[in-house]
Amino acid sequence: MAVAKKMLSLSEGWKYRKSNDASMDDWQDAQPLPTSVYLDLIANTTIPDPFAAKNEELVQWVGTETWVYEKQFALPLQAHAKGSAKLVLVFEGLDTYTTVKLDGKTILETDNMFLSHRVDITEQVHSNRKAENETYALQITFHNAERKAAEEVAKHPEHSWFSFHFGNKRLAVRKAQYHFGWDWGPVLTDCGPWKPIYLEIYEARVADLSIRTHLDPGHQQAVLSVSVEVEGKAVFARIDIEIDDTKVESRVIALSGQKTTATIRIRNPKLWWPWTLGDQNLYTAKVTLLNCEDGSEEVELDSQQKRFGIRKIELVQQPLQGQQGSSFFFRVNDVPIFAAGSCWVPLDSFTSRAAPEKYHSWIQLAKDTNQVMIRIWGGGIYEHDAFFDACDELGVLVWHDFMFACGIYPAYSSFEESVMSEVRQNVSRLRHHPSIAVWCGNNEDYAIAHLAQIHAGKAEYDPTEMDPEKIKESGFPARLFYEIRLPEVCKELIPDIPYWPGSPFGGSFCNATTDGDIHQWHVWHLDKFPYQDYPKLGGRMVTEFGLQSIPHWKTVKQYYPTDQPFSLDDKRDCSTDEYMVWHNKGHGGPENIAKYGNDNIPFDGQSLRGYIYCSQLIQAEGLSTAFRGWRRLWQGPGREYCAGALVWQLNDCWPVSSWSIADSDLRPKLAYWTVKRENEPITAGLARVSNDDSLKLEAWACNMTLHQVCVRYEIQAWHVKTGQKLWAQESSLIQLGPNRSTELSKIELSSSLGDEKQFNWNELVFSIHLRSASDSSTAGEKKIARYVNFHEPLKEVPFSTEEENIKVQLVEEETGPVIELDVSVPMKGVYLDFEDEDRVKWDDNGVDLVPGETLKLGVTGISDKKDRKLRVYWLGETGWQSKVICI
Ligand code: BMA
Repeated sequence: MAVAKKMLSLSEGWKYRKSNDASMDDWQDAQPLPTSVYLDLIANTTIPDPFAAKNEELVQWVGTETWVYEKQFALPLQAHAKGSAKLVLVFEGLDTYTTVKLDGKTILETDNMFLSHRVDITEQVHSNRKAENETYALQITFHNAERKAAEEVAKHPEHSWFSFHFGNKRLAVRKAQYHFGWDWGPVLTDCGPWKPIYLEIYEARVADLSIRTHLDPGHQQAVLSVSVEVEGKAVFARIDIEIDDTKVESRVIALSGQKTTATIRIRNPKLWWPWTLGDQNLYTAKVTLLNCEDGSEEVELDSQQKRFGIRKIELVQQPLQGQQGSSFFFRVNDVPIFAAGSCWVPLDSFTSRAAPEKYHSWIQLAKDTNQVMIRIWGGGIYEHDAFFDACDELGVLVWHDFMFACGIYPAYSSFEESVMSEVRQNVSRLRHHPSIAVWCGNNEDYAIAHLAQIHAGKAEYDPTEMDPEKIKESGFPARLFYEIRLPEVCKELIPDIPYWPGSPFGGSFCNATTDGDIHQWHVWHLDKFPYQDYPKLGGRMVTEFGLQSIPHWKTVKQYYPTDQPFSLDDKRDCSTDEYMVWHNKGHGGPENIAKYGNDNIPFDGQSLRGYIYCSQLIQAEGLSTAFRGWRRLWQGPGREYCAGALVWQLNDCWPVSSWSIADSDLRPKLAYWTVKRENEPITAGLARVSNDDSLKLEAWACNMTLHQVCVRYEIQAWHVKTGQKLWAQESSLIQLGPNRSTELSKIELSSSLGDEKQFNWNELVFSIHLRSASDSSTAGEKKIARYVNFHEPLKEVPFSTEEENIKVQLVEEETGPVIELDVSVPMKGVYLDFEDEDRVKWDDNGVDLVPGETLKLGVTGISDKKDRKLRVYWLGETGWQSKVICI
């Protein structure tokens, strides 16, 4: 009788050693899989924590060795019996160059971390039958990736290797590129079984289950094409579709050939939406292989299930009114969206240390800051399923780069073959996730080709050449992948999901602002333009832009060596402190932090407390300036001049000063709050347009909801030093159109404020408050958006320095504790930190204030103890200021 598939986990009981330590005594216990050599060495205290102090330097030797993992395992009795059952070893992921042996016989050799492997060992087991209690030895040798990579480069002198980050040899290895170091990550060329290993015993199995969904134009019906690929002998398959534990369809189909497709209609489908637009309805498709030949009993041979969503996703490129080029926006279920979000780097330097909860927390953090799209950057990994599960559940869209970053990759045959297997496997693995909005060829390889041409006379190519052989012979052979092979695979496997050749790409030059997406690095890198220029440096969609800052002090303290004095307030030059510098991998990172700091505020790099606050304030200001300016360019149908902005970067893979908006311990930086505020569904903005002796104030609002919103707004002018209200203007009722920005007014301030000689522009602070309103009465009007505008650069603002200008109180409201802030003069960057507590969550922070309103910041997770130490920071005239309040 047929038997059901069995799985034997091979996660436990591994040992490992350096390959040249021949004595058995040197075997060490490995942790249960998935693991890696660095993680095992840390667990066995053979090496110190590579993230602390400058230990990264001390543990480099690990990456220059060859490592061996071994495990003995016994087979269940049934596996020995000759029959029709197959025995297959499954390696979901081996990092990277390996030789795998079973009882001394080589069964697999690998050279691509992104591939999974299935090895049929039936014959070997049957031809060397063992007694029931005898074991098999599974041994994996992890060859040194650095050396292998160098050999690979040497083998291919015909390719013109070129890269901007961390050497050329990484380009030859299909291994997470950030393992070789990046400008936010350490060099830790890890190796090991980074995904599970197990044995499958089966007569038939579901080799693949894919679900294509097609939504009709009126959203009344969805047609599902459910395809089942089977390996082995099975006669029927039962397909069950469910949502919220309710069966939608159950059907038995006869299997024919290798792949069988069933068409299933769902009336009134529940759609999957990004969280900004609706619910995240998720269906489950389960397929069960049945064998009921010859009147024998029905046996369930194998089953597989996948969770999917019904949604339509398009990338719309069409002419724009009054501007050159074309739009570049995503439309989900026929609704255009402004894609606000950020870019994702792997969440740990050790790729296998990836708990699903950690993924969930990061995606939740993105959602908490009103982000709706995360871009998986091409120098990391095809992410773990947990990443996409979180995005599906929380309604966050994913832009997924293929794994190429910042280099001129080769395309010779063996490389091409490896890449294509990797691409097919990973696209197939992930294709049911409704959160995936686009697959993209690479990160910045077109930009690198451009730079290689200018600086090195390399990477010459004809962008119109589409003959594969000629592309391979050109200076930019990987165009073969980005423009031919990857779109082919995507068309075959995921025809309903957009494909885009690169990030950035589009237009006459890959970073053209009129078409496609751009990376805006004229601020911070390249020309080091002021961040105040962001609004005019937008593109159709900005998929990278950002500024660095230092992590929260508690995170710095964790990596600071314990034998060194750690003080937040002692005087020392933080820009040259060896540990702070070690934990900033950016080229000229500390200098750039100081530059942007000094250009804008009385920057303090001489105390850690000041360094952290100042760098975070500048990053927060920069990012808010960009979002405010670019959302303003989302102006409704035919006028989607900018359709999204993704911050470089959301997260970190270790404790480091980087462009992230929260540090590796998920502690928010000040930018977290500005990203959150600027991407609220309804926001208001003000911009000063000045020439020598006149000042104009432009006001606008963004309404990203799908309804028209009726508002009234008030603009006020304040004197920064005295707190005196100088002028105010209240509007009549205004309708804000749905899903767009609306210009509110342009005010000639010279005339509004009277005698312009009376004030210097830098003394003026403007605020705008939007209130929801209705025609009938002003009663019950609710504040729905606010923004405070200061003169820039902020270092020219004569802030008041009196500590008494701010009143801080803890109040218990029905909804929980709230910190109330009242000021008597306008204040900038008011940031609150409970110094002795670690689980505090704020609903807003790092705020700008004007007199006459009480700002309430919700706070959860504070302990019951009395006299909690709350430190309040703000920006003063001559520097940052702070005071501690016991509350
Ligand atoms: C872009 C990214 C990353 C890099 C970042 C900051 O080039 O694609 O490669 O980390 O800028 O420099």
